Amino acid sequence: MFKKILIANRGEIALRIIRACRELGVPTVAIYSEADRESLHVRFADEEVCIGPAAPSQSYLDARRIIAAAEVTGAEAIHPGYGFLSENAEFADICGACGLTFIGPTPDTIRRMGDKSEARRTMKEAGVPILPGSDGPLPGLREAIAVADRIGFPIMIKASGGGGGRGMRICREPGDLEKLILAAQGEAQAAFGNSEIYIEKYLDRPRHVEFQVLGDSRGDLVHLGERDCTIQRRHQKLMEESPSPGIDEPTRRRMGGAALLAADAVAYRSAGTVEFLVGADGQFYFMEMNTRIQVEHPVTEEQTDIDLVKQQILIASGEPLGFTQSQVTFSGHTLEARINAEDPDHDFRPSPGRITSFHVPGGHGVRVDTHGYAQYAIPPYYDSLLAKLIVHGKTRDGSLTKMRRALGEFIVEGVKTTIPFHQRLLDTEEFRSGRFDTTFAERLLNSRSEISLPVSVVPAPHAVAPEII
Ligand code: MV4
Repeated sequence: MFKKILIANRGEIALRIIRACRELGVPTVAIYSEADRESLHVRFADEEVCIGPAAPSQSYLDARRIIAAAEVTGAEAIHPGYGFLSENAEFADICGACGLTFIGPTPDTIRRMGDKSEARRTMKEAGVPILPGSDGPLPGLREAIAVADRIGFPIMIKASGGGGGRGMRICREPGDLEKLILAAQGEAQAAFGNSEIYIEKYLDRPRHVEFQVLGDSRGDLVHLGERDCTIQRRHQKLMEESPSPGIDEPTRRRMGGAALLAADAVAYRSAGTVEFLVGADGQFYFMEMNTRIQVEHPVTEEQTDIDLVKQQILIASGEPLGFTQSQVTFSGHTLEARINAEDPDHDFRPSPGRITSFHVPGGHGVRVDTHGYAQYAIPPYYDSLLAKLIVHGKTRDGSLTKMRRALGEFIVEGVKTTIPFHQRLLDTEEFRSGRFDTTFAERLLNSRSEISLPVSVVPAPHAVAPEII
């Protein structure tokens, strides 16, 4: 096992990684920016190194400063968390060149899955279902017209360097194709330094269902079931759950098999996620593969009782998976609500600042992953995720009840949060019945009436902070 691990991240995920290290008996090094001096990850790590100013480009994204911090502290491995450098193949390469273990997949896997057009081609060759579209990147307009003629409209134009919803265009008719391709290419060049684009048939109102996989350095692979992440706003996930209420058991089995095929095609090592689009007819298609630990990983941990971050560390240190696919079991139902420091009444605008009161819910089946505390000042420079409220029940109805109860206990004062959004979501018939698609959260936010609120549902009272004398 590693003698010391450096955590190249901040916020709740840095705390989550420190917890896994502590249980494994591995000492930790926190890195932090000048804006994060008062952060809990700095307090909870065994050692800490200030690596620069608040701007991510001069701290959490600066590979040279991070490698220097690892060298001066004698860390042997780096856990990148999510975001920042977690899917940066060059950073993974640099770690290797400096004799440090990057806790994640190989640089080659990161690179191959980071190129979304190559990922699509790789999955097609492996026999993973994909939507009709181009084979690899499109060299020019002529080829784009030929593909569009073959598959028919509407189509989606996507950037090879994009992902997560960035650099996409829907094209509904041939007359718009040229202008939309040029716009997509220009935007992709500016955003990713790569103008390459590809085309897929557009799937209207899909669900987003992703499978967690784990692979070790011997080449053994398991999947740990799915997470339904259909409740999103502008490509930001808000609520996740497992099992997905949108797929039946045969589909679940076929998707699990496809996820393993996808992971095997790139000899996947570490924790990864295979994302699928699911149509109203139950057909599913590969969308992207994420080569990092994800924000929503606790959903899978609650379902399977497997500690994903510990598994990442054990796998990176050369340990084989200690179990096979048939030993993976799933229990009950898990819901996760992302509590962001954002104002849902004002377009989810970030709401940084000092938290004046903070009380987290508890009780049976309730987990809160957060770096928040009373008097903590949320800096304005980073992601606004403040907490993840995860509830586990025997059934979906059981976790819906528990989630409503727990949200009612959550007190955050001094900043706005997404808690009211979640309370509203939980009161809709669409969410409660499990019949929703990727347009639902935005339609809910744009409507005051058209989406039904069941009269039978008694809203939970909202907790009020006690006066502190
Ligand atoms: C699509 C699609 C429909 N058809 N591709 C959005 C994120 C990125 N990973 C791919 N995305 C989509 N790709 C085809 N061919 C619809 C989306 C999409 C979406 C997907 C998952 C969850 C929410 C979404 C919201 C809008 C669009």
